[in-house]
Amino acid sequence: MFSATRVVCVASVVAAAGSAGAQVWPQFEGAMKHVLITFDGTNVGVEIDHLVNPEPTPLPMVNYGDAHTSPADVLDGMYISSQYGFLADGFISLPQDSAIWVEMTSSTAGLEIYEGGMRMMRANHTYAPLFGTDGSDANWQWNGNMHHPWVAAPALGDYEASFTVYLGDAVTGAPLAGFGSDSVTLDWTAVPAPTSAAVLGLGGLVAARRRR
Ligand SMILES: [Cu+2]
Repeated sequence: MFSATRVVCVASVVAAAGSAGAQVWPQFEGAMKHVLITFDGTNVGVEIDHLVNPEPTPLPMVNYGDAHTSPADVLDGMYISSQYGFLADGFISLPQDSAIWVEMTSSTAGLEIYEGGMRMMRANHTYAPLFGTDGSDANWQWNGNMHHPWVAAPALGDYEASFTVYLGDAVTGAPLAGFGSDSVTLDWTAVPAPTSAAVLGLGGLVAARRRR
């Protein structure tokens, strides 16, 4: 009788630990590819880094088949990437009551973008829709920190999105006269998930490490 109760207790503890540890956050791989933003007091500039990370674009998007923990479940069933990240290139000093805004001007049909942040902080991202996704505003206020948005596509193929980066009112986002803006196009290719052969190779690697 006692031992039977104990078995039930152990089983329920394991189940509770299992559900607590079952959080699934979107996977990311590939080195960060920064979209560098500058402001010289008059002109906003933006360009993709090819020096620190020479990886050619388009960047890959992969559907890992994960059922993500909410609110990241907006990415379920999608080919995703968080490699591109907005980053300040040097010190930026903004005029009072202004902010740097990023506005999507065009994109491939089906492309979705969600709020991210630093990639390692993925459990704390809001995954709120951005850049017109799900009826959100086309423009987004960049707070000056590194920000890797989650980009998602519904099917295999090529995707791109173009953005204008400009100085605008910190509240309304209205462009401020007398300051120059810049634009950039980011591109991706949604590719098949890693093959089972690659997964088997990884398993072999783990086995080899355990043997040491
Ligand atoms: Cu980064």
